[in-house]
Amino acid sequence: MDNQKAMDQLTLDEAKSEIGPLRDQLTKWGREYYEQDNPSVEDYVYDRQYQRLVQIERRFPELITPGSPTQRVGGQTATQLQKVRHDIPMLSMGDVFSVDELDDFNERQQDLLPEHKQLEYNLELKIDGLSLSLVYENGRLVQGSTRGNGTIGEDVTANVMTIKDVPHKLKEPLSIEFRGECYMPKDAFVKLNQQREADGQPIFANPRNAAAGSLRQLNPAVTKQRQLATFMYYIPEYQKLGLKTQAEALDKMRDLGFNVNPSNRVISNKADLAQYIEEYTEKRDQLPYGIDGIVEKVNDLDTQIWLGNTVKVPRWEIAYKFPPEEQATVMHDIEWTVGRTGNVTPTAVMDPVKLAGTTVSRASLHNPDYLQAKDIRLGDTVMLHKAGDIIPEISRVIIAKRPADSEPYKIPTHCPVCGSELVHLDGEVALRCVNPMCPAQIKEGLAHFASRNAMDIGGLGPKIIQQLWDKKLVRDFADLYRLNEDQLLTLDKFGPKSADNLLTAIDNSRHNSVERLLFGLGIRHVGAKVARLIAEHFGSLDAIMAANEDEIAAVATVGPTIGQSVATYFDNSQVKSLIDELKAVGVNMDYLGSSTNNASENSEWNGRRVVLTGKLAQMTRSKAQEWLENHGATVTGSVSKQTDLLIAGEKAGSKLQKAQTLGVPVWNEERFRRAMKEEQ
Ligand code: 1X8
Repeated sequence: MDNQKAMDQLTLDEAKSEIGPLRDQLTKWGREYYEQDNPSVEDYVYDRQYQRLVQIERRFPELITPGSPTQRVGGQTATQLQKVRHDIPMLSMGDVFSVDELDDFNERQQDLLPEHKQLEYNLELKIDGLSLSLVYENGRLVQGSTRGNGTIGEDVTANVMTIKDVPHKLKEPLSIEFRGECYMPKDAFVKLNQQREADGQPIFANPRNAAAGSLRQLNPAVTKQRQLATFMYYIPEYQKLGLKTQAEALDKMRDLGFNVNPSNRVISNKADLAQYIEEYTEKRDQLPYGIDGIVEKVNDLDTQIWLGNTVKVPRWEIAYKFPPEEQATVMHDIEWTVGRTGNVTPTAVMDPVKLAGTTVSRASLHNPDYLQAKDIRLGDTVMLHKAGDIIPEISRVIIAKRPADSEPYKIPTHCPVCGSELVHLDGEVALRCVNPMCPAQIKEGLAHFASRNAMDIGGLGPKIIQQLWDKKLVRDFADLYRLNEDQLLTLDKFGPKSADNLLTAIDNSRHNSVERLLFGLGIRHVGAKVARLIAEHFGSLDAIMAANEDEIAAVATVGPTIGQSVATYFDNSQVKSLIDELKAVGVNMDYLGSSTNNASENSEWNGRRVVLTGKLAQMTRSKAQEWLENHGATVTGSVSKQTDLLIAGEKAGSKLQKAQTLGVPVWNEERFRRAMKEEQ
């Protein structure tokens, strides 16, 4: 498909042999997209091939079949969610892939109007999410639904109720429908996938799939955890509110309490259109949410009605899709890394290429299934893109460039670190090393034990752990508490001062409240919050160890998976003797309550390392810093691997670049203000 013949040279016979596989491929991709929320290719790959099919069918209409993907209006719905009828259909949009095509579209649009006056357009960002309809009665939210096939959607009311920025009650008692986009912010997407990878679950390919999978859920509690957000952009029955333009409609929605994207701009000439496109092509990497293009809408609402719709799409709006940011490179190695939970993950190592502002040479291949599904082989030329604009990912292999002698990649059967046999646990795609004595796991486990939300032993990072391991000074958590100054002085670049600092940090951690220990042990499914709930409920590690899985599961929001995981973990003689040793070296085993329970201790921000850069529009940097510090965050001046978050205002420069290179999450001011509100 990468060497398609120019359309004007295509013969009927060639078209016939090309069109069958093309239809099949698009049908398969369509099913993955619409029914499984799990597309295997990027949108632009789909779009490009879809356009090819459209062109072939246009040139040879005799080849059109009723089953062709071009003959259907949208995806079929395939979930157990209740169905909802959209009285006013939720149409998708046409799209163009260049400014020239956009100019052509606008000229054709002009020609449909009675008088040839320059149209005014409202330009908006095209959010990488899924369409959402919200119905209000007397100002109260009564129904949320997805688009489905445009006429029949899915009822996701209970799920929508859990989205923080969706108002349950409007500022006016209106009975009317609103439409917009539901999306997952980039940072939430990255965290979700990290968690899923650690838990051995399949990851989401991009924020849009993650949003769809999170919204089209039978369990609202899952949706609630997923940090979805919305941008509302359309009022189908605008007449009811006496609105005249799209820009007014957006303002009205803002006033009513909706989240509305702040980037819309009204323009009335080509130069301003080109300028907006250029501006956001550049800014897109810095936005805290994914966008895949620009939506151009005729601003005057009555003119929109006048223009109406074709069978499938409106004539008054069009999407300009950004050109794909992809690069070809050669993958010459696959590295396998063992994580704390024994999860063994492959990483592609490639010749370095520049991609969306950074140099990329590595990309996660997630798990063996992923690797095999894509059939990526050593020596393959691959196309790289950034999922959700952030994470380097291999989109596909250029088969035409595959070396003649290449062979399917052989998945390792043994742990690259300890050599023990790898296994697939029940229902997991992940490959695991289940040897509890595997050095890689133990070292990762030590790093987790020492981490900030666990025992908080400052200065005990991976490099020092590696040395302590190599010198056989530490083999388990308890060994940390037996270290002395003489031993530490044998480490690289360690003087009396650094040795003393580390010993003090270790000593201080003896007095932590027990939830830190419970989290630090690295029990599957036990995050910092769950550890706190369990510790608070039982009061001591002895009581937790004495509890059975049902008793643990009964703690608020904990549930059976965690209950079983905790009970199984402690029902192990090695674990029991580890706990005895920790007791012997003086580690506290009791819940010490909330002695430090001030605003910051409970805050999401507590302990986060934040950097501020660029100009903030609605507050000064020092105000922002004061707020962050009051909520327990540490504000530092430069971006490093330790930075948890960069808040970037206008004209952010090198710090933003660095954050992107290091994979540090980046928020804009708006996202930060939203988080400030959520804290209240
Ligand atoms: C889809 C989207 C629209 C807008 C933003 N993001 C989208 N994904 C917008 O209008 N600002 S409109 C739309 C559609 O399918 N009609």
